[in-house]
Order: sequence, then C-alpha cells, then structure tokens
Amino acid sequence: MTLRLGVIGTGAIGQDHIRRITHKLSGARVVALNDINKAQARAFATQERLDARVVDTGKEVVDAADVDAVVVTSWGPSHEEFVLASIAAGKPVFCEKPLAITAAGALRIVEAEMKHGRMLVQVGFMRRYDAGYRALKKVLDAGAIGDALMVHCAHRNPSVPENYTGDMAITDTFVHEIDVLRWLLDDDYVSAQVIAPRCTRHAHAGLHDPIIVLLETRKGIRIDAEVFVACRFGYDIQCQVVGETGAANLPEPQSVPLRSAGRASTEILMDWKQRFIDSYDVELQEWIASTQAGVVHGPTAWDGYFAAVTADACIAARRSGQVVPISIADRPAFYDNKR
Ligand code: NAI
Ligand code: ISE
Repeated sequence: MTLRLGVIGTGAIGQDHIRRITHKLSGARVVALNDINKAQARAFATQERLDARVVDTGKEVVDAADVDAVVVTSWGPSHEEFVLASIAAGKPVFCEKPLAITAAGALRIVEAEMKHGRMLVQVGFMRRYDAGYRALKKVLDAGAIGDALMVHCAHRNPSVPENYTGDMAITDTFVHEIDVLRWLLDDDYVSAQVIAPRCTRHAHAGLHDPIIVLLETRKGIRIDAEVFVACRFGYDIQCQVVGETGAANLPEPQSVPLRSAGRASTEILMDWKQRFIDSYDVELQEWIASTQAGVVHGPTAWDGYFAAVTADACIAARRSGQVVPISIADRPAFYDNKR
C-alpha cells in the first residue's frame, strides 16, 4: 500500500524531504502540503510538478481524508500543535526536531500519545541513521575502547539565518548531540552546565556564540561540546569518545585528500544538507516501512521529551551559570524497548 502523506512546512528541509519521498524513496507519495507562506508552497509544488494540492492550514493537512500520515517540517515552535493534532486524528506523524521547544510541550505530546494508546510519533533525529555514528556505536558496543569515560564534541555551522535567535543554539542545534549521544552511550543525563567564551564578532545581535555545553551522564561519563554556529569555516561535526583503553572518533565525510599548490588538504563541507544526506534517506525510508507496518521503530516522543528536558536544563544553566540537575521520571512501560 502506498502511504499518502501530508507535509506541513515547505522550507529548506520540507522541500528536501518532499523531493526524496517523490524521487528517491519508495512506498509513499505526498498528496497535500501547506506552508504559512502559501505562495512559496505553491511555487515549489509547481516547480517540482508535484501531484499534490496546497491547502490553507496545517490542520487541514492533518484532517484531510486522503492523508494517511503527516510530516511536520515547519519551524520548531509550531511542532507541538501539529503533532498533537495528528495524535488527535489517530495519524502517524514524523516530526522534524525538536519535538517541542519546551519540556512542558513535549510532555503534553507524550501524555496525548499514551492516552491514545498506540505509538504514532517519530522525531527526526537522523544522526542515529548515519553510517558514521552507527560505525562508532558498533565499536563502542563491541568494547573496543573499554568503558566510555569522556566525550569531546563540536557542532559548527558556518552561519545561521537571521531568524535563528534566542536559545536555538540549544533547542535547534545542540539538540542533535543531546539525542545522538544518549543513543550512542546508552545512557541518560543527570546534569548540565553551559560556559560562554568570548563571543565572535560574526554572531548576530543578541546571540552569544560560541558556547560550550558540559553534560554528565548517569554512568558518570563527562561530555563537553562546543556549539559554534557562526564559525565561518564549515559545517563541521566532531565527536570523539575516550574510553579506558582507547579513543574512537566519528569518521569524517569522505573527501579526496588533495595535494596542490604547495598544500595538502581535504574539504570541509559547508552545508548541513550534504553532511547527513544519506541518513535522511535511510531515516525516512525506514519510517515509511514502519508506518506501513503500524509501528514506530525510530526515535520516539519519549526521546523527544528527554531531549527537551535536557535542553531546558541547558537553557537554565546558560542563564544562571550554575550546574543544573536533570531529573526525569523513569521511562513509562509504554515506551519500553525504545531509547
Ligand atoms: P525553514 O525556515 O527553511 O522552513 C520552515 C518552513 O516552515 C518555512 O517555509 C515557514 O514558512 C514554515 N512554517 C513555519 N511555521 C509554520 C506553520 N505554523 N504552518 C505552516 N508552515 C509554517 O526551516 P528549516 O531549516 O526547513 O527547518 C524546519 C524544521 O526542520 C526545524 O524544526 C529545524 O530544526 C528542522 N531541521 C532539521 C534538520 C535535521 O538535520 N534533522 C536540518 C534542518 C532543519
Ligand atoms: C538546523 O536546524 C539543523 O538541524 C542542522 O543540523 C544544525 O546544524 C543547525 O544548527 C540547525 O539550525
């Protein structure tokens, strides 16, 4: 059965997801779409010659009789509303990260899903589908460096748009590390601290960039992560896990080592779209298959909630300069066997 999808939000990643669903993946097609910028949604549908209608609101997408499942790719603050509407309609929903921009919002989704009685929500934490992170996890799980003790990370963007404001370094950017490290280490967090070094002159007004986030896990692993979103030099994702007997690094994306004009060099990608391009394909193809089977295999609403609780703690830590404890109830049995 071909899954008929409705997409809300036809900006950068919404367009990419629609193109991959339409041209690359199998088992689904987009039948309805919406964006608050309706002209842009229309122009995109025309340009791509989509066999899909543009409707007036996100809620119309969710409620459309011919939409079997929903893809939410609008701005973070709107996610909660559309995910809750999808649950109320009993429809599976793939929601780009973050699930919600506050822990309270994510909890409302968890509660609504549990009340509904069946898992419907998957969160777009695509790094779990990346071949590099999967290879790193395999090495850790095989015990090749003993128990993990420390993790050093960097999440660098060359620049961010003007509408990237406030706490988005945490809720929109660092949220990837929050999820993928929890999955990688098979652990949860107990505290957060945020340090603000000297601010780059390239940060927009009101944004303190870079920041360093320190997390501590239940097992006592210490994580330090640099989040630097106006670094200018590349889209650069680094992760090194130091264990009792070795250190394991996230593989760099493949590029040809070049020797030219008196230099030896390798390319650094500039665009997030390229860095994890294959993982989006795997993620959405697996989501289509599991949705057709009526189950959720990927990151759940609980994972989205855990990420939001951690993000809230990071935001509080950034404001207070203190170490902020992270406490969360045990995962409900409803979400068992899922991390
Ligand atoms: P964008 O700004 O390019 O596109 C967002 C679109 O949503 C815009 O066209 C906007 O008009 C529309 N929109 C906003 N509120 C809406 C509403 N209430 N109803 C309908 N449409 C609405 O942003 P981008 O980069 O595409 O990001 C969208 C979401 O995807 C964000 O949550 C972001 O964090 C996430 N994302 C995830 C990535 C990943 O690697 N998994 C990468 C990039 C973005
Ligand atoms: C964007 O939304 C993403 O998800 C990218 O992966 C991240 O690097 C960027 O900072 C976010 O704004």
